[in-house]
Amino acid sequence: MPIDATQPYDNQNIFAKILRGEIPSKAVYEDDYAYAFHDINPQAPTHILVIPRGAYVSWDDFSARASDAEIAGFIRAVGHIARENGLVAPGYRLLANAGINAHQEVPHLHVHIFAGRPLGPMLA
Ligand code: DGP
Repeated sequence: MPIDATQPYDNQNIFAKILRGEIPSKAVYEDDYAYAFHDINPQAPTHILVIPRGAYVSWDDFSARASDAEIAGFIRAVGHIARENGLVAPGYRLLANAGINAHQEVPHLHVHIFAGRPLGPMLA
């Protein structure tokens, strides 16, 4: 079910539980600002989810409320993960679904990293 991205943050959402270690995940990277793990239902040979450590529902919530340090740290983490996993030369795609029309399902901001095959033209 897609979520309303204007809802208050729910600290029982599945990615909050993953961040707290209450639900297992396959870690790719972590630092003070970000945690990255493999998607449970991969849509490409490489399908990584990157989430901020802070409690933000969506990209909109994050860009409005997060500190400059959190925003910079999170964006740098995404780039670092792409470089460290050899994704830059073959190429990769970033995607952040926000709200109902984008079919965001988990109400904690996540950026998808897709790679490992030609991904085709971007879907609207
Ligand atoms: P979105 O539609 O952008 O909200 O994508 C949510 C993604 O989260 C979807 O690709 C599947 C993934 N996902 C959902 N639950 C879990 C989980 O418990 N563990 C992991 N690793 N991924 C999950």
